[in-house]
Amino acid sequence: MRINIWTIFPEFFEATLATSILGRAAAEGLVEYRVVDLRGYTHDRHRTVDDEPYGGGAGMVMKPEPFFEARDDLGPEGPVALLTPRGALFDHATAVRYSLAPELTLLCGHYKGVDERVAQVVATEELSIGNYVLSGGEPAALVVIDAVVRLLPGALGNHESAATDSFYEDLLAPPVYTRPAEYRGLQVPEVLRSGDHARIAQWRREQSERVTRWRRPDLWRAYRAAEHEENE
Ligand code: 6GU
Repeated sequence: MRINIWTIFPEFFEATLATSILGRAAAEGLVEYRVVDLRGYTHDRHRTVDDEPYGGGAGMVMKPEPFFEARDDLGPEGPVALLTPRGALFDHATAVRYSLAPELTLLCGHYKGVDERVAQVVATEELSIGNYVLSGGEPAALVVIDAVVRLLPGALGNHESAATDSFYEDLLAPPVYTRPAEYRGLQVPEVLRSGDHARIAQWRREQSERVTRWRRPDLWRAYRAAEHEENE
């Protein structure tokens, strides 16, 4: 898969895309990252990417031309997501959809926002990673990339599996433990050390349901509703 990132801060991505799972996936050819400097699509001496908002108000707005020219030049295929706090909430289902696409393009906004014509014409969708405001789309782009790349077949090692993640089956993940069996008086639950795989699976399912019910009633309701439909 190819992931294109269009940004005015290409250096933001260097270390992260070369590190850990994201770096290994690229080194193994599972993914190719193409970081594009939007200032490369400006034509004035100051390489201007922003301007004052029509209608007045505080803050600057990102100009449409660099995004449109990047699109004309690079012709991205597949989803083109503009990262903005106005976007739809990014979730596991969206990560799965992107991981199945041959190409994904992420547009990083800045300042007070991006000229709306970019959202209308260049982007196919708008994404937010949560109900708070970041100073730019770059950290959000890295969040999306991490969530997508770890789903690519072969990206996770043997000892890691996307199938046991939180949200994999619309529930939060159960607690996990490693050695020692007792630490500072704190015990690892006996069932996990029993070797009884059926009991362990049942315990994990119960723990997943319990933590989801308490911590994320929104997810719990959706899970229960889906269960209900299945049984109809
Ligand atoms: Cl995608 N961008 C910005 N600037 N702020 C955000 C966001 C994105 N998601 C949550 N807050």
